[in-house]
Amino acid sequence: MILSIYYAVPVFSQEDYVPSASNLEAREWFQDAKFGLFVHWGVYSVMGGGGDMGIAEWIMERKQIPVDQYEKLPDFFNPVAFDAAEWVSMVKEAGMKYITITSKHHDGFAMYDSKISDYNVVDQARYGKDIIGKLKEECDKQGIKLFFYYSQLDWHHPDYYPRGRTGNFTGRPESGDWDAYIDYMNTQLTELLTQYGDVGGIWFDGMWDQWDAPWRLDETYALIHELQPQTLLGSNHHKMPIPGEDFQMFEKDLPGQNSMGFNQTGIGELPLETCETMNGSWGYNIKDTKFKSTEDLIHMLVRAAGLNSNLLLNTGPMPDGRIQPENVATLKEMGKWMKQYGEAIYGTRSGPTGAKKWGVSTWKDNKIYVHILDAEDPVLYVPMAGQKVAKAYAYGSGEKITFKKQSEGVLLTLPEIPENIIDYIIVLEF
Ligand code: FHN
Repeated sequence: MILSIYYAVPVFSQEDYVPSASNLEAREWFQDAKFGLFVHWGVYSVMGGGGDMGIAEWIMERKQIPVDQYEKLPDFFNPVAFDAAEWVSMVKEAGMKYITITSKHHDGFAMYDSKISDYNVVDQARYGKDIIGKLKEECDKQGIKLFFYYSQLDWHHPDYYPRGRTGNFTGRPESGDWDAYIDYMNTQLTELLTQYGDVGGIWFDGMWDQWDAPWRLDETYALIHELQPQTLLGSNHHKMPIPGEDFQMFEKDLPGQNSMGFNQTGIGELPLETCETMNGSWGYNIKDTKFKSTEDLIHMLVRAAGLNSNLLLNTGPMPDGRIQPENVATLKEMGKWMKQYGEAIYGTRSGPTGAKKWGVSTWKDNKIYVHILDAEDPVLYVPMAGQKVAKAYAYGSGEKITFKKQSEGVLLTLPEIPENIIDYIIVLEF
């Protein structure tokens, strides 16, 4: 049952959006934080991808399951092993600073206690408890920020009409009131921003389903900034940021890259975030065991930092509420690395080298950290952007590194780098 209540706020054109002081502070925090956990969890996890690689949270669309059949899934969703405290401790141990969780994915099912529709985890899942509420409580306890993913695209709501590129096999009537859908979405966002205290951010997805639809973005963005001025608003529309947004995101590619075809866009001025899966799936896929190595994921995190971007690394929890053990193990290893090398990542901004095949550099206070991920030559030129190097040494061991001053930078003579080093870091102090 879907009710319709909508708490309208005055609409200000987002062209004139001036972020609040608390929002600017949150942007700094975000850029310092560098590393977060993305969680794709919903009733689709019960199907584990249905035996096909590459299908998980998209199973409703890809298998053309009509709404009235898909609606049976919540009754199978009973994650009795979900332990919010365990999840958040794992996140902390991984060295992550925030979690972004699907509050509603494209299937339209709310993983929180929504009042406007009973198509939610409390009212319809066998589990019957507020997943988001439990997670938020634990995040607050353990000092982790919680962001909400919210899909603007909806394969379940009858008023998501006219339809876009997807959601056309759901058996919904070929009619609907688009404005009623936008009101519904704004009400759900209001719920998310009033029921759970301070929210780290709203992570939109799905606008790409129909770019030219009348999304009433000014209204939605104004509502979010009004309800929680500090909350960071971003949208995975795969284009340059739209006025009113607070950060820019990239999917499965670092800023500036486009191997997936999603990121046909430039890099704007806002804080950046790249999201990536630990195997090939966002939601839980029982067959997808193509897990990326810890080394590859650390390299991605370091390269992201070198490009001024956060890494939002995804896990798709299992239907019983546990995180896939392979992911737990990798996150533990990443956390161990971050404990040792985090100084060269957290709180840094991109260094003067730009992204190179051999690696990247990061910068904090009077130090430049040169991250050598894939050494090629025994000497390495680092432009110094007007700074004079006083000392050069290997991070950790303190071993002196020989350097020669050049007109605009320094030439480093690299020592023999042992094979098993994930990231050989040279510190340049000035
Ligand atoms: O369709 C979604 C997908 O399921 C997943 O949520 C990713 C995460 O970035 N975003 C969409 C595709 O762009």
